[in-house]
Amino acid sequence: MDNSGKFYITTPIYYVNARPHIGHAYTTVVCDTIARRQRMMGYDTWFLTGTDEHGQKIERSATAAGCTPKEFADKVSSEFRQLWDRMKLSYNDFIRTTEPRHIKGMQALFKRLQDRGYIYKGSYSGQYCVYDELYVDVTEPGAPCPECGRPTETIREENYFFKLSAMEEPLLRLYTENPDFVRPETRRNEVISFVRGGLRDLSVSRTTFTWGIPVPGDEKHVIYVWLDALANYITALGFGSDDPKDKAKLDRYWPADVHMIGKEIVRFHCVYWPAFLLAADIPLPKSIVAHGWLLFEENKMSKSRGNIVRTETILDTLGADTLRYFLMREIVFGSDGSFSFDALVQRFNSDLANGLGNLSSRTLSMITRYFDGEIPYPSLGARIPADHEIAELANKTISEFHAHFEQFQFSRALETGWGLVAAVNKYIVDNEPWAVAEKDDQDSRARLATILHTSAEALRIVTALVHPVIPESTARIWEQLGLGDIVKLDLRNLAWGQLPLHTKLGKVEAVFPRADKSTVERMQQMEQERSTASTTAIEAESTPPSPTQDTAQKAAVSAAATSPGVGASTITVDDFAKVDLRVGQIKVAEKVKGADKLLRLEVDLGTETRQIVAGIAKAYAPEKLIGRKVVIVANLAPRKLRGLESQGMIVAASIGDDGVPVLAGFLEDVPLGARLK
Ligand code: ME8
Repeated sequence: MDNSGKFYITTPIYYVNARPHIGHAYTTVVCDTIARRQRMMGYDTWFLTGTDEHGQKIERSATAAGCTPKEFADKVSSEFRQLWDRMKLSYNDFIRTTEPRHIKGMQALFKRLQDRGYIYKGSYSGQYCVYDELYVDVTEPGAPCPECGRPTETIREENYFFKLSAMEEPLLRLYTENPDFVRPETRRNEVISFVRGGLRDLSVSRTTFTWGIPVPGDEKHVIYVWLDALANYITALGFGSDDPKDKAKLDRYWPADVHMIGKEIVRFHCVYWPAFLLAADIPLPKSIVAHGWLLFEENKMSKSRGNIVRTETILDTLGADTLRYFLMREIVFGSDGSFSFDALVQRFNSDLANGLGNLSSRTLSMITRYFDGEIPYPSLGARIPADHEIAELANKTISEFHAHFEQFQFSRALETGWGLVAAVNKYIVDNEPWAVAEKDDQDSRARLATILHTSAEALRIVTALVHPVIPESTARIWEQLGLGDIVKLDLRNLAWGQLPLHTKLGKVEAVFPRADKSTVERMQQMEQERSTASTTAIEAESTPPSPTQDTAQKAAVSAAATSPGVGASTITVDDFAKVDLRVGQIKVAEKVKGADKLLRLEVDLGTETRQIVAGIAKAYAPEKLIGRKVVIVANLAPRKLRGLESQGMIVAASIGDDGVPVLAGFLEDVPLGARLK
């Protein structure tokens, strides 16, 4: 950490072509937790997040949705922001790359790189992956992207180039001299071997589309979206601004202490970003920390795979703290981790409701009942070794919790904290304060005071430590302890024995909602309803993936359009030809268990049978569909719905406000597998 007492942390800025899901929430929650703790440790903390709004991928998604890229970006960016606000994430600034402050700063950075001789004009001919917004080293037109496997597109254009090749040596020196620059070690090794493999100059402008920041002085070029995006970390602080207040902010917080990212964008952050900064003679961030992926049904959760879990479902049922606790406790930071509703509810019940919740409610309600709601005096004479053991364990927990947290070992830190919770819950059971309270003598009264004081003091310590992780519930426990506003607490001084005697407790009430088996079902049902909505064309607007899939969805959008206005923008014949629309016959149709809108279909295409999961159960009884000929999008990338792989999409009109689906069909007889053109 910085000895100037400041701390600057950033999340990636998220693409607006996909709506927020718990993968995005994961990174943002990790950063929020770190930022909250840093503030409590006395750091002047700046926490930045935002949205990445330019580039071909967004332009295409907007076209598919029948709106302008800016309208599209406004809508999705505000969804991110609303969600972060609903989760009460404590970001200090939210940057959008379409904001004037960013555009101005980005152009200033481009100019600076040009002036310093690191940008030159040349021409590029090769393959580009629109999904990753990445120039790739494959040669065949349409060859799959080495990163994501989607087909690449051929680009031939005059471009500005950045002299990345000149940065090979300085970058290798940087990684060697600053072992913490890329964390964890596995990522660092990956980066070093990538750079050792040789760096070629990087194309940093495009001319074949317009949705981007113009190159200053040569407006038919727009700046490469990754250069544009990475610059947010400095433009948000005021880079390129003439306002003295912005300059002061940049001086104060830059360089960043932590750029937190997912492991798939390590190359952009650990190779390109420091290369741009070195070339521009701007100080480098102190560390780039890459975490693993949140998996659902063993795949990376992502919109294009159709296996995302929406944050809202969890907020609506168990609340933000439960999600935060689960993400920080269950996922070993740095590794991939799985999400499941069962695991979420299990964690909630064992650790929050029965663990911390139980400790808090029984300690505080006994103090209310036996001591009129005032923290009692722990009589020295009434102490036994078990009381000292709790005090010692609490002090040890404080130092271990801090040590793990500083090393980004959040899960271990929480495990340590909950070791104390379990020990105190056991201490209460072993010492039976309710039985001691039955006796009227003075010694028993003193013993009761000591047991409850010890429990309350341990509760105070664990509450303070985990506040950055579960801010809402700990703030409530803190108030119930009669300690006021937890945000004002200085964590550096936390130690056993600081609970003020005779403090009057606040109103004691349960902090965690109840959860049982029906909670899992309720969450699955909510996800189902949300994901059914996305199996219709409505969400095609925000689906990123490959050009092929993107185009297929455009077609699906037009097919499902309820008004001529939707999808009114045009595509070329070549675009349309990429969509493989085929005639198939439904052989099997059945309801998907637990999903009242979904049907599982087996569709015969003449040469093969496909499984398709379609959101048409409300409009069609399964038995009526058997034998019916339908039109399917045959080259749509497979995705999972309710654990079932859907290998294509059925084409339907969407009628009325409720979007009732009506299947496309033919009056004449058509052979199976016939292509629609
Ligand atoms: O890459 N598990 O944006 P993006 C864990 N705009 N983290 C996940 C995740 C998952 N399943 N899915 C997403 C971009 N994330 C660029 C970044 S920064 C200058 C530009 C998180 O919308 C994780 O932090 O694809 C990942 O790196 C990021 O979202 C990718 O977000």
